[in-house]
Amino acid sequence: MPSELSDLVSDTTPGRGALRPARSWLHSDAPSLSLNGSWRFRLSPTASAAEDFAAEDFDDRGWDDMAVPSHWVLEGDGAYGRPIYTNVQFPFPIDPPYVPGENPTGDYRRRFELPAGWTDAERVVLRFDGVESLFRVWVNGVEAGSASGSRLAHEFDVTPMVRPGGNVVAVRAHQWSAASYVEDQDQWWLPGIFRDVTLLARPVAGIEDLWLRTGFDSGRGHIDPEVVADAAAFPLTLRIPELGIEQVWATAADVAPLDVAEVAPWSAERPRLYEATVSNAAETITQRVGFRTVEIRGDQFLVNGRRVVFHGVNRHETHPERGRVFDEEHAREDLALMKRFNVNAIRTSHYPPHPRLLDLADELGFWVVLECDLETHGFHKVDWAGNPSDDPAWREAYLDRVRRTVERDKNHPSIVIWSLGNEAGTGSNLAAMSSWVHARDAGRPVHYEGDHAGEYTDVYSRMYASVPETEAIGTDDSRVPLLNCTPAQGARQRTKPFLLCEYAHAMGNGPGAFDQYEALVREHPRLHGGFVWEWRDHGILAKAPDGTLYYAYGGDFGEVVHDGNFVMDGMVLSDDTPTPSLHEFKAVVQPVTFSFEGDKVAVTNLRHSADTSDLRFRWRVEHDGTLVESGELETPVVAAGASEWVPLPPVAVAPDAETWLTVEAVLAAGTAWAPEGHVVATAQLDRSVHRPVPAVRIRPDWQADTGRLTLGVAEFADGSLVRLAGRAVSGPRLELFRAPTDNDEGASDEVDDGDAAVPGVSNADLWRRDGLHRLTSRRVGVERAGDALRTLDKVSAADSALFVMVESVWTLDGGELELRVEIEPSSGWRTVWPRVGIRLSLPDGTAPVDGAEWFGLGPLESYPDSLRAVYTGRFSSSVRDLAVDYARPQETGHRSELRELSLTSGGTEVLRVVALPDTRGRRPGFVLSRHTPQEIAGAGHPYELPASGTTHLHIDAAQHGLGSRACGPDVRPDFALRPESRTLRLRISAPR
Ligand code: IPT
Repeated sequence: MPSELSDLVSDTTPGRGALRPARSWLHSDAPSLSLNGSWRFRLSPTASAAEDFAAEDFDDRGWDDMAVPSHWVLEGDGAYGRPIYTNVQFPFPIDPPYVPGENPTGDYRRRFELPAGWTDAERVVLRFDGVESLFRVWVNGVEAGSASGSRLAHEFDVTPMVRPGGNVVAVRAHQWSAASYVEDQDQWWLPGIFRDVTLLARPVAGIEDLWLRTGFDSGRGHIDPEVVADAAAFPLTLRIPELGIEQVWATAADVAPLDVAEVAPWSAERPRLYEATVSNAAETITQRVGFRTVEIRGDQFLVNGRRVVFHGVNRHETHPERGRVFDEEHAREDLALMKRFNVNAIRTSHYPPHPRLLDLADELGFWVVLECDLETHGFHKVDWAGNPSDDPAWREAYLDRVRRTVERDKNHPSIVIWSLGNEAGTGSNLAAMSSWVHARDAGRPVHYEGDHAGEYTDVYSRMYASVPETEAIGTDDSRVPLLNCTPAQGARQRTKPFLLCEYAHAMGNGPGAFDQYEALVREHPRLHGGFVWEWRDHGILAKAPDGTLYYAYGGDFGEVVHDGNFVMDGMVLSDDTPTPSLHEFKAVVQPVTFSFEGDKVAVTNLRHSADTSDLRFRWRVEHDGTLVESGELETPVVAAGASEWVPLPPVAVAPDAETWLTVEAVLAAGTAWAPEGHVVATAQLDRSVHRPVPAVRIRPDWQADTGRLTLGVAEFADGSLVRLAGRAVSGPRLELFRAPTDNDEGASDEVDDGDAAVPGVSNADLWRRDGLHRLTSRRVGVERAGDALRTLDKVSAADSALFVMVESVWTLDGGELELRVEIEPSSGWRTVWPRVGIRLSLPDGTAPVDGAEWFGLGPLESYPDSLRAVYTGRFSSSVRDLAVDYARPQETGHRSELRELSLTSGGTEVLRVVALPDTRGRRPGFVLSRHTPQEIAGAGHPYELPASGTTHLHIDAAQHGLGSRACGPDVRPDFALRPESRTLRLRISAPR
């Protein structure tokens, strides 16, 4: 016989006793008491520990202290269990609605004093803003109820249970419950009371709920209010002092829409808010209203009549020490960082964030897709058999979740779309959620990606569609079928606005191709942009055995099933550092673009509605990266959607150096998220005079030779380089391997059309199969001709007949040493190559190479399909800072289009390399690193990298692109490195 307990943890309904309907999270002046702080805590291994702890007089002196809000697995250094990371997999048997007997259960207790005067309250309400996953609550030993819906607010009426003076509140939270089946988001499983607990004194004649719906049309605002209050609460007054509004509602029947003349609209770009109050003698609710109208017209998604393009990110709540516990200062800084990087939209993947986040979004300006707390992805494993989304037993739970979602946050102007959840298959319960939202809020469309055929949602949404597929969606070519759609369903989807709710999987080094998606969005108005997966890494700060701090991912806590570092897929590292991908994103989506023509530049404003009056424009000219002139570019104010031609300043062109003109749009004044002068958009124009590349001198007089030889700064023994500029060196050797990126390791089946990648097999596996990481070489010949040396090597791997011939020619010409390397692959190579180039290793000796100065693309790393954030200039960096600390070590640090490189030691130049372009004008890149690709590939975390006594210089004739195949399409064929012959030409000299 099932006991009452197993009934509760396997209950598919949302719990008993919480107040319904849910209501807005309001800013009220009614008294409240935070119950955050230290609670008494006990962890039990099963759900069945005695319930006597709820009694008022229970002796909890033997218990521990636990912070509220927190997750118990992140407290006490492992004393209360460890976090678990899974993406799709359930970390428990698929046996819905049951969960294992091993069900960590946290019992919490605390005392509180009911403030004097609260006995006058009409109701005392206990609010939980987030408890994972199922919890029960008692006050003074009397059960108030139970609830699930971890990232949703639940309120309990505790009036009959509280009394003046001391009171005891007790909470029991189970890590696993039936609700866990519908909370299978790709993130850490983190149980506990992780958001605020608040006691609210609801006044007699108070305002229970308030919704100030707003609209905006042709310069005029509109307010459509809804008030939930007893008759005794009236009269109520709505005041918006800035708009001169003071509207008295004598009775509930008077609460009616009103028009507002002359109001500024709210947009993500100009988030204009007006402070409103609704009050009576008992209570004042304060709310900031923003005027905007959301609408779908045909296949266009419009706010205030204008098309919106989402340059968005998926945002999880995650922090390396606090987990999903909200920290307002950190969140504000995070959102400010988004603004500085031209992010204009947030999808709250995959649950409502802390309610304050939406206040910040209103204030700083973001288009928000607010998502319900729902995901049942683990049922994918069983072909969605038993998926709650189509099972009537779960209907009430689904509806409860979406009601709590919409009701809590309905007042926020930033929210422009409601999303039902993520990866929950499809079914009638989702359709029911959608119907409920449509009935409740006619002012915002409904999104759910899993509704592939478009049966119950208003926008067409996909994740990780490739570039060609996205293009097919943007056009009316119904010959191209859409995913899981009949032609007729596809035609229906093409009548709707399209967005990519996830794209460009930003795991590790990558993604590539931001710019290709953006180009499509500019071309096809149906495409409304999308949301990068994802904003930040979810690393958890942990200590390695040797005491080194690091960011842990799946498997680092000994989980039985886990998904490794798939949780480290953000554009921001766990320690808040923006990765190069975020810079790339910023550059690609910049809201102002420049196109040069002759002596003028067209400045185009791609914003939704804001003009450019907040921007200043400036220019600078550099000769070989050295600043020669700069100034302001007098630019008229450009309206949204418009372009203006602006004359360029006369540019002094250098005869014997490259001349580059850079223009920038910068903030004319500081904002809440960036200082004055912050760069919003950039472009460069090459004004260099063409200079021919010195021809290769072909020598006819080669003769076999060995022995010692010195050519300029290079010393050879038996044809092998041994010293350069007086330093011991080894190499150069051919390098075809890079430490696989997460995208290289990805085997996503969504391989782009025309790409020869093998479905289901990662490129990294193919490279390892071919032995690219363990190449060996055989010297075929050494020859001399005057001041020149030539070697020929055959490079190949064990158990492989594939090979590459490498001819290296060292010549001293007019005192200048040149190395020319001809790289010639055998027939039969089938895969892409990660890189093709040479490696020169420089042991530390007495002056370790620890820095670089270069003229080329920088300052950040770049790869063929991620080249938009970098520009031509002169840069310097320590070797350390050339690398990005990806959570799992992998290829990093490649600087493209190198012209000139100085290696430095303690700030002093020790070696100089000038790179000549090949006959097609292609320039090599470089990587300077303390580790070889082979060493990097062997480390799972940065602390596992071996100690190094050598700096390695890679000169890459080419690198393979990055792509997005960790979850999505591979490198587009145009950026893939197919085996091919390549030439490197380097002029090497000692410091001048
Ligand atoms: C997609 C999920 O929606 C998201 O939560 C995350 O897991 C992402 O993948 C990968 O990091 S679902 C995937 C099957 C496309």
